[in-house]
This record gives sequence, C-alpha cells and structure tokens, in this order.
Amino acid sequence: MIEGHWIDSKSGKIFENRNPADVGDLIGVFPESNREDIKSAIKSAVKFREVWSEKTVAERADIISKFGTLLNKEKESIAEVITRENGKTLKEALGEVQEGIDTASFAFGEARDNLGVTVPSEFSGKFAYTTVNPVGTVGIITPWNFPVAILCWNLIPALLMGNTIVFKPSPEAPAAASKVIELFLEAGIPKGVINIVHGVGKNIVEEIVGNPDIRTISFTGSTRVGRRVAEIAGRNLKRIGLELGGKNPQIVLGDADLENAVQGAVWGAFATTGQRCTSTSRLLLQENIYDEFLELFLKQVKKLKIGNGLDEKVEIGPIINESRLKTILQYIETGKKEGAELLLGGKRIRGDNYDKGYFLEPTIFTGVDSKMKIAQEEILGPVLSVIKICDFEEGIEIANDVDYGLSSSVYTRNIDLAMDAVERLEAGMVYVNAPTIGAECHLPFGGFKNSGNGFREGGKWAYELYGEIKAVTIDYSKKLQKAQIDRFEDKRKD
Ligand code: UN1
Repeated sequence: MIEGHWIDSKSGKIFENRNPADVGDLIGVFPESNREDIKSAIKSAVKFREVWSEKTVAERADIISKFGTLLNKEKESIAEVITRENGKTLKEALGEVQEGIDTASFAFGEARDNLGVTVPSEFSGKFAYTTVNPVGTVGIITPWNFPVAILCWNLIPALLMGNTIVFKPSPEAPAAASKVIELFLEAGIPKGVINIVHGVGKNIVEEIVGNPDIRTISFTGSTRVGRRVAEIAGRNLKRIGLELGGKNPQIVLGDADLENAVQGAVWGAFATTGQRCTSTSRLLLQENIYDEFLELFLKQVKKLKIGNGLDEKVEIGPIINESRLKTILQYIETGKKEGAELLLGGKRIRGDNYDKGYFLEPTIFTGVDSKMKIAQEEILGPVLSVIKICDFEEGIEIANDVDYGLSSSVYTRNIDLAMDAVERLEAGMVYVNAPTIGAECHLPFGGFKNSGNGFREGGKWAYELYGEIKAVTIDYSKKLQKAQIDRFEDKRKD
C-alpha cells in the first residue's frame, strides 16, 4: 500500500499466504515488492511527513483511539486471520489482538501525559526543558509469530510521536497486519502516512534499512539478521531497535509451589508451539523436586491437544512452515547425538489431518548439559531442555550461561532467593512465580546480551526509539550568562 492505495508490485510477482495447519487453505495472494516499490513507499512516507507531524499529539491520539475501537470491533475476525496464517490457537490470537487494543489505549493516555521534562538551569532567569519530536520516517519490520501485537507495539508509538511509516510484515503472516493498516485508514489516518511493502528475501530489508530517508528502524527477528540490520543501519547512523532471539530459562527451586510451576512450564514452553522469542526453552529443576516435577509435568504435556488452532479444543498449533520444521527436527537430531535423553516427542506428526500441515510433537530432552547446542541456541519450536541443578547458585549460573538474555523465570516461595535471582538473572524480563512469556504492553520489552541492542519496546520506553529529544533553554535574564564560566568568574572576583 502506497499513498493509501493497494497496488501491484513493479516486479509483477506475487506470493501466496497459506495456513500452516492446512496448506490447502489459501489466505491470500500478496505482491512481492522489489527495490523500486520500496523507494516509492519511502517517497510517499517522506511526502506525508508534514501532514502528520503538524497535527497535535492529541489529534494523532484521537485517530489511534478510533483505531483501537475498530480493532476491538474486529477482534474476532482479525484473530481468525492470525490463526489461519500463523497457526496459533484462536484463544492466543484473541490475546494478541488484545495486546494491540491495549497499546492503543495506553498511547491515548500518553498523549495527555508529560512527554518531556523541565530541568533546573545553572542560572537564575534561565528556564530549561525538553520536548520529544518526530524522527521523520520509521521503518518497521515485523516477524510472523506476533504479526499484530509486535506491529502495534511499534507502529502506535511511532505514529503518536508524529512519524510516517514504511512497514514490511513477514511474508509468512501479511494478512492480519494488512487488516490492521486498513483499520487505521478507516480511523482517519491520512493516506500516505503508513505505507506497506511485502516480500521475501534480504534485498528488501536492505533497501529499507539502507535508505537514508528512513531515520529509525524497528526490527524483530533472528540475531543473525539483526546483526546485518545493525551493520547497514550503523553505516548510515540510524537509530535501531532490535528485538532478537532468546534462550529463556525457568528455574524451579525445591520450595516452589510445584503445581503452579508445572502450569507455568507447560504454558511457557509450549504455548504458541514454542515459537515465541520469550518461550521457555530451558527448564532448570532443583534435584530434590526433579522426579516429582517431571512426573507431574509429563502428565500435563501428554494431555496437550495438537491440531488446527481454529478448533477450540486445540492447545498447540503447527510449526510456521516446512523449512522451520526441518530446522527444528535437525536440532532434535543434534540433541540426541550430543547425548541428551529424548523423554518425549521428537517426531513430525503424521496421519489424518496432520498431513495437511506441519505438526511436531511437543519435545522434551532430559540429561541436558548446559554446553550442548540444544541448551545454547534458539530453536524457536516446542523443544524443551531439562537441566538438573543442585542448588540456587548453580541455577543462576546455568541460567546466565548463554549468549541471550531476553526473558527468565524463577519459581520459589523464598523471598530472599527470589530477590537475589531478580538481581542476578541477566535478562531484560524477570518473572517470579510466573512463566517467561506473557509480557504486558506498558512494560519495557527487550533483552540483555545478544537478545537486542538495548532499546525497549512497550510503554514509555518506546519513545526513546521513535522520539527525537530536543533540549530547550530560554534565557529571560536579559543578559549573556555563560554556562560553566560565569558562576566561577563571579567567585574569583569576590
Ligand atoms: C515475541 O515472542 O516476539 O511476552 C513476543 C510475550 C508476548 C510477546 C512475545 N506478549 O510472550
């Protein structure tokens, strides 16, 4: 969509969007944008900068609020599209749309809150404060696992700040994201403020990231691609928000409420078929509860119903596509070769309706050593490594023994240990007695180490990416006051 119109790609190419639970279900056909299309999209975003930035924050927030109302009205229909293109269950898809609605409500309130601060000056008769301004045009590149929520986390604060947008959804999930943009048009956003390009391959990412007219980039995806994005953006001195991989641990200490910790692990590891960057992929169990926990846990995992997410009884959907399924199966083979014990699952599910899509059994490895590949690398699938720990200290050490640091969780009833864990876990999000997934939209979302580059999505923190800060100083003393010099000059004269 460029200047508010859906247009074909100049390449003339198209791609199909199919349901990973049933590849016979064609959701839509989308244009495959090329570099020329992206240039047109950027041109449109630049052209409409003033139209949008000249509106007051409150005016922009009114449109965001209307969008939130429309999204609420379309909650069911958009959730259904998410389930069809992404595979997650309808219940989870509804939750995802709700994240978008919540983000819109939050932004509406923020428009009336202080976006800058007043700061004392060194001198009397001098007043200093800050304002937050648009950066210009923002490039947003989103993944397939949260096609609506991650879009809204970034799009909404970027729009509130007065930026225009070039947006590229994942080719695996472009339909729900496109509907979100249509709702913005219905809510009254001027045409050309949001422009969409679709497509596959690194050329289009590089065109968006490398183009000097785009000042800020939000990228969510793998650490490998994130590095490439950072290299290109760095050369152009762009600001970038990277939300990358995770290898998130759940530690369960001997004194934990086991029933609650088991529920947390099932949800953390297998919800969204383990395809969240926040999914629990390492379960660190203290040895005195190890056997009891695993027994309870296995019972629950074995009960999980796998299938098409549109079926209300289904709790786990498919893997997003065949190539990801293959990658995950390779990791499972690696785990076996490394000497981990396959306690459950490990195979593609075949037969009946399962042949229509890409289904994988929930997989649990025990006897995992922290140095193994399956305990170090992000798998992004329903594969959990269970590691036995002798005590709290070892739990913290192993939890931090990875290059990632997105989310982490500790289950204990001991307040001292909980506080100690909060302090020492190297992760952007720490949960006590709650799983590693399920961040709320007004809290900062992002990771330590290779999980990102320090920026945070969500809440007020998003403005650091989308707002350019201006320091304003007004001298009403009617004389020249020299900072850092005059105060001391006066003293020397005394
Ligand atoms: C992601 O996996 O990229 O905290 C986002 C959560 C969700 C968002 C996950 N609210 O698990």
